[in-house]
Amino acid sequence: MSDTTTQTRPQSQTRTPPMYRVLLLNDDYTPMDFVVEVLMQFFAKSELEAVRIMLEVHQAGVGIAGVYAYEIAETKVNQVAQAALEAQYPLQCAMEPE
Ligand code: TYC
Repeated sequence: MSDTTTQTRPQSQTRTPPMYRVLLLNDDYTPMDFVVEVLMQFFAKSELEAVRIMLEVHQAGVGIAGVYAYEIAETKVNQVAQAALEAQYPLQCAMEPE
């Protein structure tokens, strides 16, 4: 039998990946109903939670739709951008490190 060694890594490399906030930005033209639908469809929010987040964005200018690992956050941002483009609304979505 050959000798075996145990590979160790610093804890920072073995724990959860960095997380990213997906943000929705307010604008004056996107209908409230559309934002609620986006939150339900792409962020798996209940209608109640979707309305709460939409109103938060509407009042504060920005709000958190969800927090995800990088590639998932990127996918959500792209899905929102595509839906807004197709519906011809100026809804903006962005991501930032937590
Ligand atoms: N301010 C928009 C309106 O009054 C509603 C809205 C909410 C738009 C959230 C974008 O991310 C948004 N119709």
